[in-house]
Amino acid sequence: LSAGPYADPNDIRNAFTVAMSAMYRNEVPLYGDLVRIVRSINEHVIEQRSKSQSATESANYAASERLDLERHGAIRLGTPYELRTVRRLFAVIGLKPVGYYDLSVAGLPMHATCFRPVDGVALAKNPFRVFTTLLRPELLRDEEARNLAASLLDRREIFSPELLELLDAAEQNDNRLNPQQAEKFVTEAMKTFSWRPVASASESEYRKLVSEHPILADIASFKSSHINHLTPRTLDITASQKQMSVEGLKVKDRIEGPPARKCPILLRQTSFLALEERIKFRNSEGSLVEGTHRARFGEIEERGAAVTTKGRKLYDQLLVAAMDKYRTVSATSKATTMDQILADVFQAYPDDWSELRKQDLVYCTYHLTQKPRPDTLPLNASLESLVSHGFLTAKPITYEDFLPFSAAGIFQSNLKPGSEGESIQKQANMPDQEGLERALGCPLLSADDLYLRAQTQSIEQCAMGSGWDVR
Ligand code: OOG
Ligand code: NI
Repeated sequence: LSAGPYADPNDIRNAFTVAMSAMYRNEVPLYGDLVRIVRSINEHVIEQRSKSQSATESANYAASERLDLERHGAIRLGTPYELRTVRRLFAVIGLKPVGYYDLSVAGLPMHATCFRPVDGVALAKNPFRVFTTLLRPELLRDEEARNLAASLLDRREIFSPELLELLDAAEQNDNRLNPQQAEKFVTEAMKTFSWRPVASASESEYRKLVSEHPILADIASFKSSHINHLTPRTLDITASQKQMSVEGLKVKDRIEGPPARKCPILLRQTSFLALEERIKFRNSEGSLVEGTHRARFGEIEERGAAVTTKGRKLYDQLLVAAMDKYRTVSATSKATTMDQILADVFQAYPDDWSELRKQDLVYCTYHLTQKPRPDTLPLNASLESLVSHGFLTAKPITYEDFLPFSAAGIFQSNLKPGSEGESIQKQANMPDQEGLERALGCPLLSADDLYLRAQTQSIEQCAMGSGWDVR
Protein backbone atom coordinates (compact mmCIF):
# COMPACT_ATOMS: atom_id res chain seq x y z
CA LEU A 1 0.00 0.00 0.00
CA SER A 2 1.30 3.38 -0.98
CA ALA A 3 2.08 6.19 1.39
CA GLY A 4 0.89 9.83 1.28
CA PRO A 5 0.01 12.45 0.35
CA TYR A 6 -2.87 11.81 2.69
CA ALA A 7 -6.54 12.63 2.39
CA ASP A 8 -7.98 15.09 4.90
CA PRO A 9 -9.99 13.06 7.48
CA ASN A 10 -12.71 15.72 7.19
CA ASP A 11 -13.03 14.94 3.48
CA ILE A 12 -13.17 11.20 4.15
CA ARG A 13 -15.87 11.87 6.75
CA ASN A 14 -17.87 13.83 4.18
CA ALA A 15 -17.57 11.04 1.62
CA PHE A 16 -18.49 8.52 4.32
CA THR A 17 -21.64 10.39 5.40
CA VAL A 18 -22.77 11.01 1.83
CA ALA A 19 -22.32 7.29 1.05
CA MET A 20 -24.14 6.25 4.19
CA SER A 21 -27.00 8.63 3.50
CA ALA A 22 -27.37 7.27 -0.06
CA MET A 23 -27.23 3.68 1.18
CA TYR A 24 -29.80 4.25 3.90
CA ARG A 25 -32.14 6.10 1.54
CA ASN A 26 -32.08 3.03 -0.70
CA GLU A 27 -32.71 0.71 2.20
CA VAL A 28 -35.38 2.84 3.90
CA PRO A 29 -37.10 5.15 1.39
CA LEU A 30 -38.97 6.86 4.23
CA TYR A 31 -35.65 8.32 5.30
CA GLY A 32 -35.64 10.24 2.02
CA ASP A 33 -39.04 11.73 2.92
CA LEU A 34 -37.73 12.74 6.31
CA VAL A 35 -34.72 14.49 4.82
CA ARG A 36 -36.96 16.31 2.35
CA ILE A 37 -39.36 17.47 5.10
CA VAL A 38 -36.54 18.66 7.33
CA ARG A 39 -34.80 20.48 4.51
CA SER A 40 -37.90 22.43 3.53
CA ILE A 41 -38.70 23.34 7.16
CA ASN A 42 -35.09 24.44 7.68
CA GLU A 43 -35.16 26.67 4.60
CA HIS A 44 -38.33 28.28 5.88
CA VAL A 45 -36.91 28.83 9.38
CA ILE A 46 -33.70 30.34 8.03
CA GLU A 47 -35.69 32.70 5.83
CA GLN A 48 -37.92 33.76 8.74
CA ARG A 49 -34.96 34.29 11.04
CA SER A 50 -33.07 36.38 8.55
CA LYS A 51 -36.13 38.67 8.40
CA SER A 52 -36.52 39.05 12.15
CA GLN A 53 -33.93 41.27 13.74
CA SER A 54 -34.40 40.18 17.30
CA ALA A 55 -33.26 36.63 16.84
CA THR A 56 -29.71 37.33 15.73
CA GLU A 57 -28.09 35.54 18.62
CA SER A 58 -29.93 32.29 18.38
CA ALA A 59 -30.05 32.36 14.59
CA ASN A 60 -26.34 32.56 14.01
CA TYR A 61 -25.50 29.49 16.01
CA ALA A 62 -28.18 27.30 14.56
CA ALA A 63 -28.08 28.11 10.89
CA SER A 64 -24.52 27.18 10.12
CA GLU A 65 -23.15 25.75 6.92
CA ARG A 66 -22.86 22.28 8.34
CA LEU A 67 -26.62 21.94 8.69
CA ASP A 68 -27.36 20.24 5.39
CA LEU A 69 -24.81 17.50 6.03
CA GLU A 70 -25.65 17.06 9.66
CA ARG A 71 -26.70 13.53 10.69
CA HIS A 72 -26.41 11.15 13.54
CA GLY A 73 -26.55 7.40 13.08
CA ALA A 74 -27.06 4.55 15.53
CA ILE A 75 -25.49 1.10 15.53
CA ARG A 76 -25.80 -1.80 17.96
CA LEU A 77 -22.72 -3.96 18.41
CA GLY A 78 -22.43 -7.40 19.94
CA THR A 79 -18.86 -7.88 21.15
CA PRO A 80 -15.82 -6.01 22.47
CA TYR A 81 -13.99 -6.99 19.27
CA GLU A 82 -16.67 -5.29 17.17
CA LEU A 83 -16.57 -2.16 19.30
CA ARG A 84 -12.78 -1.95 19.23
CA THR A 85 -12.72 -2.36 15.47
CA VAL A 86 -15.46 0.24 15.01
CA ARG A 87 -13.34 2.59 17.11
CA ARG A 88 -10.41 2.03 14.70
CA LEU A 89 -12.73 2.52 11.74
CA PHE A 90 -14.18 5.78 13.05
CA ALA A 91 -10.72 7.09 13.91
CA VAL A 92 -10.05 7.29 10.16
CA ILE A 93 -12.91 9.78 9.75
CA GLY A 94 -11.95 11.79 12.83
CA LEU A 95 -14.51 10.42 15.30
CA LYS A 96 -13.64 9.76 18.94
CA PRO A 97 -15.70 8.11 21.69
CA VAL A 98 -17.26 10.77 23.92
CA GLY A 99 -19.37 10.11 26.99
CA TYR A 100 -20.92 7.10 28.69
CA TYR A 101 -24.61 6.18 28.43
CA ASP A 102 -26.08 3.57 30.75
CA LEU A 103 -29.12 2.05 29.08
CA SER A 104 -29.86 -0.36 31.90
CA VAL A 105 -31.91 2.51 33.31
CA ALA A 106 -34.31 1.79 30.44
CA GLY A 107 -34.28 -1.94 31.05
CA LEU A 108 -31.94 -2.51 28.09
CA PRO A 109 -29.00 -4.93 28.36
CA MET A 110 -26.55 -2.49 26.82
CA HIS A 111 -24.45 0.60 27.29
CA ALA A 112 -23.24 3.17 24.78
CA THR A 113 -20.94 5.94 23.73
CA CYS A 114 -21.09 8.58 21.03
CA PHE A 115 -18.43 8.64 18.34
CA ARG A 116 -18.01 12.20 17.10
CA PRO A 117 -15.51 14.85 16.01
CA VAL A 118 -14.09 16.76 18.95
CA ASP A 119 -12.37 19.87 17.64
CA GLY A 120 -14.12 23.03 16.53
CA VAL A 121 -12.90 23.01 12.95
CA ALA A 122 -13.98 19.41 12.35
CA LEU A 123 -17.34 20.01 14.05
CA ALA A 124 -17.99 23.07 11.92
CA LYS A 125 -17.30 21.09 8.75
CA ASN A 126 -19.38 18.02 9.47
CA PRO A 127 -20.36 16.92 12.99
CA PHE A 128 -21.38 13.38 11.96
CA ARG A 129 -21.93 11.29 15.08
CA VAL A 130 -22.84 7.70 15.79
CA PHE A 131 -24.65 6.54 18.91
CA THR A 132 -22.96 3.19 19.42
CA THR A 133 -24.30 0.60 21.81
CA LEU A 134 -22.64 -2.55 23.04
CA LEU A 135 -24.48 -5.60 24.33
CA ARG A 136 -23.92 -6.44 28.00
CA PRO A 137 -24.46 -10.22 28.11
CA GLU A 138 -24.08 -10.18 31.89
CA LEU A 139 -27.42 -8.36 32.10
CA LEU A 140 -29.31 -11.09 30.24
CA ARG A 141 -31.31 -13.23 32.61
CA ASP A 142 -31.66 -16.37 30.53
CA GLU A 143 -28.50 -18.44 30.23
CA GLU A 144 -29.59 -20.24 27.10
CA ALA A 145 -30.29 -16.97 25.29
CA ARG A 146 -26.98 -15.57 26.50
CA ASN A 147 -25.05 -18.55 25.15
CA LEU A 148 -26.96 -18.53 21.91
CA ALA A 149 -26.21 -14.83 21.35
CA ALA A 150 -22.54 -15.40 22.19
CA SER A 151 -22.17 -18.25 19.72
CA LEU A 152 -23.93 -16.35 16.91
CA LEU A 153 -21.77 -13.29 17.55
CA ASP A 154 -18.58 -15.35 17.73
CA ARG A 155 -19.30 -16.84 14.35
CA ARG A 156 -19.85 -13.60 12.50
CA GLU A 157 -17.34 -11.16 11.02
CA ILE A 158 -18.89 -7.80 10.20
CA PHE A 159 -15.68 -6.31 8.74
CA SER A 160 -14.39 -7.27 5.30
CA PRO A 161 -10.74 -8.43 5.00
CA GLU A 162 -10.06 -5.40 2.77
CA LEU A 163 -11.39 -3.07 5.45
CA LEU A 164 -9.27 -4.68 8.16
CA GLU A 165 -6.20 -4.30 5.93
CA LEU A 166 -6.95 -0.63 5.41
CA LEU A 167 -7.32 -0.12 9.16
CA ASP A 168 -3.88 -1.65 9.71
CA ALA A 169 -2.44 0.59 7.01
CA ALA A 170 -4.08 3.69 8.47
CA GLU A 171 -2.77 2.94 11.93
CA GLN A 172 0.78 2.84 10.63
CA ASN A 173 0.28 6.41 9.42
CA ASP A 174 -1.44 8.09 12.33
CA ASN A 175 -4.91 7.01 11.11
CA ARG A 176 -4.42 8.53 7.70
CA LEU A 177 -5.14 7.12 4.25
CA ASN A 178 -4.31 8.39 0.81
CA PRO A 179 -7.23 9.31 -1.49
CA GLN A 180 -7.36 5.94 -3.25
CA GLN A 181 -7.28 4.06 0.01
CA ALA A 182 -9.92 6.43 1.37
CA GLU A 183 -12.28 5.67 -1.49
CA LYS A 184 -11.87 1.95 -0.94
CA PHE A 185 -12.29 2.45 2.79
CA VAL A 186 -15.68 4.12 2.35
CA THR A 187 -16.92 1.33 0.05
CA GLU A 188 -15.74 -1.40 2.42
CA ALA A 189 -17.01 0.35 5.56
CA MET A 190 -20.51 0.61 4.06
CA LYS A 191 -20.65 -3.19 3.98
CA THR A 192 -20.33 -3.32 7.77
CA PHE A 193 -23.33 -1.00 8.20
CA SER A 194 -25.53 -2.23 5.35
CA TRP A 195 -28.75 -4.18 5.74
CA ARG A 196 -28.30 -7.90 5.08
CA PRO A 197 -31.78 -9.39 5.08
CA VAL A 198 -30.73 -13.04 5.31
CA ALA A 199 -30.40 -13.79 9.02
CA SER A 200 -27.46 -15.76 10.34
CA ALA A 201 -29.75 -17.13 13.04
CA SER A 202 -32.32 -19.80 12.26
CA GLU A 203 -35.95 -18.93 12.79
CA SER A 204 -36.12 -20.76 16.11
CA GLU A 205 -32.90 -19.14 17.31
CA TYR A 206 -34.30 -15.78 16.33
CA ARG A 207 -37.50 -16.46 18.31
CA LYS A 208 -35.46 -17.52 21.32
CA LEU A 209 -33.53 -14.24 21.24
CA VAL A 210 -36.70 -12.17 20.78
CA SER A 211 -38.29 -13.83 23.78
CA GLU A 212 -35.35 -12.79 25.95
CA HIS A 213 -35.30 -9.25 24.53
CA PRO A 214 -36.32 -7.97 21.06
CA ILE A 215 -33.17 -5.89 20.96
CA LEU A 216 -31.06 -9.01 21.45
CA ALA A 217 -32.47 -10.49 18.24
CA ASP A 218 -31.61 -7.29 16.41
CA ILE A 219 -28.04 -7.31 17.70
CA ALA A 220 -27.18 -10.97 17.25
CA SER A 221 -29.24 -12.45 14.39
CA PHE A 222 -27.63 -10.78 11.38
CA LYS A 223 -24.38 -10.78 9.45
CA SER A 224 -23.77 -7.05 9.55
CA SER A 225 -24.23 -4.30 12.09
CA HIS A 226 -26.90 -2.51 10.07
CA ILE A 227 -27.34 1.15 10.67
CA ASN A 228 -30.47 1.44 12.75
CA HIS A 229 -31.42 5.01 11.85
CA LEU A 230 -29.89 8.14 10.36
CA THR A 231 -31.16 11.36 11.81
CA PRO A 232 -31.21 14.79 10.15
CA ARG A 233 -31.16 17.96 12.25
CA THR A 234 -34.17 20.22 12.04
CA LEU A 235 -34.33 23.84 13.15
CA ASP A 236 -37.98 23.44 14.18
CA ILE A 237 -38.93 20.02 15.46
CA THR A 238 -42.53 20.95 16.23
CA ALA A 239 -43.16 22.00 12.62
CA SER A 240 -41.26 18.97 11.30
CA GLN A 241 -43.23 16.60 13.52
CA LYS A 242 -46.47 18.14 12.30
CA GLN A 243 -45.43 17.75 8.68
CA MET A 244 -44.46 14.12 9.29
CA SER A 245 -48.01 13.46 10.54
CA VAL A 246 -49.55 15.35 7.63
CA GLU A 247 -47.63 13.10 5.26
CA GLY A 248 -48.90 10.01 7.02
CA LEU A 249 -45.73 8.93 8.82
CA LYS A 250 -46.50 7.07 12.04
CA VAL A 251 -44.73 9.52 14.25
CA LYS A 252 -44.14 8.91 17.96
CA ASP A 253 -46.64 10.94 19.95
CA ARG A 254 -44.30 13.05 21.99
CA ILE A 255 -41.02 14.84 21.54
CA GLU A 256 -38.23 13.66 23.87
CA GLY A 257 -36.03 16.08 25.77
CA PRO A 258 -36.62 19.58 27.15
CA PRO A 259 -39.88 21.36 26.33
CA ALA A 260 -40.02 23.96 23.55
CA ARG A 261 -38.18 27.11 24.66
CA LYS A 262 -37.14 30.54 23.38
CA CYS A 263 -33.53 29.55 24.07
CA PRO A 264 -33.19 25.93 23.01
CA ILE A 265 -30.92 23.74 25.14
CA LEU A 266 -29.59 20.22 24.69
CA LEU A 267 -31.54 18.05 22.32
CA ARG A 268 -35.16 17.41 21.32
CA GLN A 269 -35.94 14.27 19.33
CA THR A 270 -38.81 12.37 17.84
CA SER A 271 -39.10 9.33 15.60
CA PHE A 272 -41.46 7.41 13.38
CA LEU A 273 -42.14 3.91 14.48
CA ALA A 274 -39.99 0.99 13.46
CA LEU A 275 -40.77 -0.57 10.12
CA GLU A 276 -41.70 -4.17 9.64
CA GLU A 277 -39.09 -5.44 7.21
CA ARG A 278 -38.93 -8.69 5.30
CA ILE A 279 -36.10 -10.99 6.27
CA LYS A 280 -35.15 -14.56 5.41
CA PHE A 281 -34.12 -17.45 7.59
CA ARG A 282 -32.26 -20.51 6.39
CA ASN A 283 -34.03 -23.64 7.58
CA SER A 284 -32.40 -26.96 8.39
CA GLU A 285 -32.81 -28.17 4.78
CA GLY A 286 -30.86 -25.14 3.61
CA SER A 287 -33.72 -23.37 1.84
CA LEU A 288 -34.87 -19.86 2.70
CA VAL A 289 -38.06 -19.07 4.57
CA GLU A 290 -39.69 -15.66 4.86
CA GLY A 291 -39.89 -13.76 8.10
CA THR A 292 -40.17 -10.18 9.35
CA HIS A 293 -38.12 -8.01 11.67
CA ARG A 294 -38.92 -4.71 13.33
CA ALA A 295 -36.01 -2.55 14.42
CA ARG A 296 -35.15 0.28 12.07
CA PHE A 297 -36.88 3.60 12.32
CA GLY A 298 -36.65 7.24 11.33
CA GLU A 299 -35.78 10.03 13.70
CA ILE A 300 -35.32 13.79 13.62
CA GLU A 301 -33.61 16.03 16.13
CA GLU A 302 -33.37 19.69 17.07
CA ARG A 303 -30.17 20.77 18.79
CA GLY A 304 -29.76 23.59 21.27
CA ALA A 305 -27.02 24.89 23.50
CA ALA A 306 -24.67 22.68 25.50
CA VAL A 307 -25.30 23.14 29.21
CA THR A 308 -22.69 23.26 31.97
CA THR A 309 -22.57 20.63 34.71
CA LYS A 310 -24.70 23.02 36.76
CA GLY A 311 -27.12 23.41 33.84
CA ARG A 312 -27.26 19.67 33.39
CA LYS A 313 -27.96 19.10 37.07
CA LEU A 314 -30.88 21.50 36.86
CA TYR A 315 -32.15 19.80 33.70
CA ASP A 316 -31.98 16.35 35.29
CA GLN A 317 -33.63 17.58 38.48
CA LEU A 318 -36.52 19.15 36.60
CA LEU A 319 -36.92 16.11 34.38
CA VAL A 320 -37.13 13.81 37.39
CA ALA A 321 -39.58 16.19 39.06
CA ALA A 322 -41.75 16.20 35.94
CA MET A 323 -41.69 12.39 35.75
CA ASP A 324 -42.62 12.04 39.40
CA LYS A 325 -45.52 14.40 38.88
CA TYR A 326 -46.56 12.53 35.77
CA ARG A 327 -46.65 9.25 37.63
CA THR A 328 -49.02 10.66 40.19
CA VAL A 329 -51.56 11.85 37.64
CA SER A 330 -53.52 9.20 35.84
CA ALA A 331 -54.60 10.93 32.70
CA THR A 332 -56.40 9.65 29.67
CA SER A 333 -54.28 11.64 27.28
CA LYS A 334 -50.88 10.80 28.66
CA ALA A 335 -48.86 12.43 25.91
CA THR A 336 -50.40 15.86 26.32
CA THR A 337 -50.24 15.66 30.06
CA MET A 338 -46.54 14.87 30.13
CA ASP A 339 -45.89 17.84 27.84
CA GLN A 340 -47.97 20.15 30.02
CA ILE A 341 -46.23 19.01 33.16
CA LEU A 342 -42.85 19.39 31.51
CA ALA A 343 -43.63 22.94 30.34
CA ASP A 344 -44.84 23.79 33.83
CA VAL A 345 -41.90 22.35 35.70
CA PHE A 346 -39.38 23.87 33.29
CA GLN A 347 -40.57 27.38 34.16
CA ALA A 348 -37.79 27.09 36.71
CA TYR A 349 -35.15 26.90 33.93
CA PRO A 350 -34.14 30.43 32.84
CA ASP A 351 -35.06 31.09 29.21
CA ASP A 352 -32.96 34.12 28.35
CA TRP A 353 -29.42 33.86 26.95
CA SER A 354 -27.97 36.52 29.20
CA GLU A 355 -29.56 35.00 32.29
CA LEU A 356 -28.41 31.51 31.27
CA ARG A 357 -24.83 32.81 31.00
CA LYS A 358 -24.97 34.80 34.22
CA GLN A 359 -26.13 31.76 36.13
CA ASP A 360 -23.45 29.64 34.47
CA LEU A 361 -25.98 27.26 32.93
CA VAL A 362 -24.81 27.20 29.28
CA TYR A 363 -21.46 27.07 27.51
CA CYS A 364 -20.62 29.85 25.05
CA THR A 365 -17.74 30.93 22.92
CA TYR A 366 -16.88 34.62 23.18
CA HIS A 367 -15.74 36.80 20.30
CA LEU A 368 -14.42 40.36 20.04
CA THR A 369 -16.63 42.77 18.13
CA GLN A 370 -15.54 45.68 15.90
CA LYS A 371 -16.56 48.21 18.55
CA PRO A 372 -13.61 50.51 19.40
CA ARG A 373 -12.17 49.51 22.78
CA PRO A 374 -10.43 51.56 25.44
CA ASP A 375 -6.85 50.32 26.01
CA THR A 376 -7.53 49.09 29.48
CA LEU A 377 -10.34 47.01 30.74
CA PRO A 378 -13.15 48.98 32.39
CA LEU A 379 -12.92 48.55 36.15
CA ASN A 380 -14.72 45.45 37.49
CA ALA A 381 -15.78 44.48 34.01
CA SER A 382 -17.18 41.00 33.93
CA LEU A 383 -17.46 38.90 30.82
CA GLU A 384 -21.18 39.55 30.88
CA SER A 385 -20.80 43.34 31.12
CA LEU A 386 -18.41 43.27 28.16
CA VAL A 387 -21.13 41.46 26.24
CA SER A 388 -23.80 43.93 27.31
CA HIS A 389 -21.54 46.87 26.35
CA GLY A 390 -21.07 45.35 22.92
CA PHE A 391 -17.31 44.63 23.16
CA LEU A 392 -17.90 40.89 23.02
CA THR A 393 -20.53 38.62 21.56
CA ALA A 394 -21.44 35.31 23.16
CA LYS A 395 -22.37 32.37 20.95
CA PRO A 396 -24.00 29.38 22.64
CA ILE A 397 -22.04 26.20 21.88
CA THR A 398 -24.16 23.58 20.13
CA TYR A 399 -24.83 20.41 22.12
CA GLU A 400 -23.08 17.64 20.18
CA ASP A 401 -24.07 14.69 22.37
CA PHE A 402 -27.09 12.63 23.42
CA LEU A 403 -29.44 12.28 26.37
CA PRO A 404 -29.82 8.89 28.06
CA PHE A 405 -33.47 9.34 29.03
CA SER A 406 -34.39 10.48 25.53
CA ALA A 407 -32.47 7.58 24.04
CA ALA A 408 -34.42 5.27 26.35
CA GLY A 409 -37.68 6.81 25.14
CA ILE A 410 -36.67 6.39 21.52
CA PHE A 411 -35.66 2.78 22.11
CA GLN A 412 -38.84 1.89 24.00
CA SER A 413 -41.32 3.45 21.62
CA ASN A 414 -39.71 1.52 18.81
CA LEU A 415 -39.63 -1.79 20.58
CA LYS A 416 -43.29 -1.75 21.42
CA PRO A 417 -45.43 0.78 19.56
CA GLY A 418 -47.70 2.58 21.99
CA SER A 419 -45.49 2.05 25.01
CA GLU A 420 -44.61 5.70 25.42
CA GLY A 421 -45.04 5.84 29.15
CA GLU A 422 -42.64 3.04 29.86
CA SER A 423 -39.53 4.90 28.92
CA ILE A 424 -39.91 7.04 31.98
CA GLN A 425 -40.16 4.19 34.43
CA LYS A 426 -36.79 3.91 35.96
CA GLN A 427 -35.56 0.34 35.94
CA ALA A 428 -32.10 -1.00 36.75
CA ASN A 429 -29.26 1.41 37.34
CA MET A 430 -26.06 -0.48 36.71
CA PRO A 431 -23.52 1.64 34.90
CA ASP A 432 -20.19 0.03 34.01
CA GLN A 433 -18.09 2.69 32.34
CA GLU A 434 -14.90 0.77 33.04
CA GLY A 435 -16.36 -2.24 31.29
CA LEU A 436 -17.14 -0.19 28.20
CA GLU A 437 -13.66 1.35 28.22
CA ARG A 438 -12.09 -2.08 28.51
CA ALA A 439 -14.10 -3.29 25.53
CA LEU A 440 -13.21 -0.14 23.59
CA GLY A 441 -9.53 -0.36 24.44
CA CYS A 442 -9.26 3.30 25.42
CA PRO A 443 -10.75 5.78 27.86
CA LEU A 444 -13.87 7.73 26.96
CA LEU A 445 -13.54 11.47 26.51
CA SER A 446 -15.66 13.75 28.65
CA ALA A 447 -18.10 15.96 26.77
CA ASP A 448 -17.93 18.50 29.56
CA ASP A 449 -14.18 18.86 29.23
CA LEU A 450 -14.58 19.47 25.50
CA TYR A 451 -17.22 22.21 25.89
CA LEU A 452 -15.33 23.88 28.69
CA ARG A 453 -12.12 23.85 26.68
CA ALA A 454 -13.86 25.48 23.70
CA GLN A 455 -15.26 28.19 25.97
CA THR A 456 -11.94 28.81 27.74
CA GLN A 457 -9.99 28.96 24.48
CA SER A 458 -12.37 31.55 23.06
CA ILE A 459 -11.98 33.72 26.17
CA GLU A 460 -8.20 33.43 25.92
CA GLN A 461 -8.40 34.56 22.32
CA CYS A 462 -10.47 37.59 23.31
CA ALA A 463 -7.83 38.42 25.92
CA MET A 464 -5.06 38.13 23.36
CA GLY A 465 -6.87 40.16 20.74
CA SER A 466 -7.78 42.98 23.11
CA GLY A 467 -4.89 42.98 25.57
CA TRP A 468 -7.53 42.87 28.30
CA ASP A 469 -7.38 40.44 31.14
CA VAL A 470 -10.87 39.06 30.45
CA ARG A 471 -11.89 35.96 32.32
C1 OOG B 1 -30.22 4.11 19.68
C2 OOG B 1 -31.32 4.89 20.34
C3 OOG B 1 -30.84 6.21 20.88
C4 OOG B 1 -30.78 8.66 20.19
O1 OOG B 1 -30.78 9.48 19.26
O2 OOG B 1 -30.89 9.00 21.37
C5 OOG B 1 -30.66 7.24 19.84
C6 OOG B 1 -30.70 2.86 19.02
O3 OOG B 1 -31.91 2.73 18.79
O4 OOG B 1 -29.86 2.01 18.72
O5 OOG B 1 -30.42 7.01 18.70
NI1 NI C 1 -30.93 8.51 17.41
